Amino acid sequence: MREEVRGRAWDLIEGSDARLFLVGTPLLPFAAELPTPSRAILLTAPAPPLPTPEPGLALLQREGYLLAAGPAAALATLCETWQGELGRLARTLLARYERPPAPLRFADGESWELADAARVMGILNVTPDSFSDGGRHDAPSTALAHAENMLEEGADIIDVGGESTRPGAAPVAPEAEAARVVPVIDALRKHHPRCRISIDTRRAEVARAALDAGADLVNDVSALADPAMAALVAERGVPLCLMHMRGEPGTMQNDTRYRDLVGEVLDFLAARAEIAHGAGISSDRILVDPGIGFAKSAVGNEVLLRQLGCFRSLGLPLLVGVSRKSFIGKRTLVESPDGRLGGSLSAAVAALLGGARILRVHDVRASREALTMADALRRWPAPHEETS
Ligand code: HH2
Repeated sequence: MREEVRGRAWDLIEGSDARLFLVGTPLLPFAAELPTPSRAILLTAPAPPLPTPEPGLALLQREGYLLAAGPAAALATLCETWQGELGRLARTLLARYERPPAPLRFADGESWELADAARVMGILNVTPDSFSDGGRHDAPSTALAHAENMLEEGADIIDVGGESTRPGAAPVAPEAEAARVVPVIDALRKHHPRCRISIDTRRAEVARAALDAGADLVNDVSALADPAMAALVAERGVPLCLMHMRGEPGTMQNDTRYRDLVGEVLDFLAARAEIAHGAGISSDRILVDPGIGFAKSAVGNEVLLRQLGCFRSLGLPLLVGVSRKSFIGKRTLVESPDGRLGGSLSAAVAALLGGARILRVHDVRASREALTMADALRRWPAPHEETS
């Protein structure tokens, strides 16, 4: 059974065990009547009897499902009335949604507290063909200078990539990819022993070489497509970013249709996080990323950003990369990726307000300032700050 609610088709599996979703309230037909902030739970068959409504809670019951929305506290009280496995599941998901993710833990024991301040990941593409900065930093000396500049501007981590994954890009042989990134990571580690470095790769062979050279985090845009990746990451004890992508960069934009975009990306990330857990990678070492621009239409990217809050139900920190991407150019009518700063900052702030805790960006100084401001407003009024 399927039901359209404001453009999103929900799968309601009749007769199966209860499934429960937490959704952003703009999806709901009665969103305008709800207090903010609100949450929603969509519960499929077997639906429990309709409870006595809690104040502030909106309930919609149809044959086989129950949709409940309202402030988190009212939903929590509702969940208390549900017995057995259903109640347990509802309470676990609700708690996960409300709780900020645990700090991210690095192999050397340092933790990143992500609840209060978003982190900035500066992009360093050591490639001849990246969509925005291809060919600008492909000599180790210019790459190092660019990384140093980003560190000075406030980057918390430098993401080094040796293969463009822009739409239509051809794959690069792992040896060539490693030959591009290793000298840069080597130099960066030598000159800045304490800086955080991420390796942006889909291949375990490249990740291993990068970790040997001093990288601290693996950013895998294929989310463990290489069967050797999970074991490597587990063995090294480094954090891993799992990103959603469908198909290969060369052809991924040929089909950007989904039956249920948010639901499919959510299910994919949950499944890949399970594989990572199974390989021995603990939750405090996993980041998830909906993969903006990867096998998505321009509107699909906007839908994901608007509904980013749904991904909080995974209970893992969210990393998001919107910087200079083509959906921003389409919306703002700016052809050149370099000219998309305004749209990029706006999308990064929207992502932060939706729950993103690490933003992958080209323009570090401007992003740092925009995110610091947005974080301050998100937390306002801060308990320790004067309001007079
Ligand atoms: N986007 C790109 C590359 N890596 N990693 C994560 N986790 N999330 C992203 O959104 C993401 C990513 C593509 O951007 P860029 O590196 O600037 O371009 P190219 O792939 O052409 O090198």
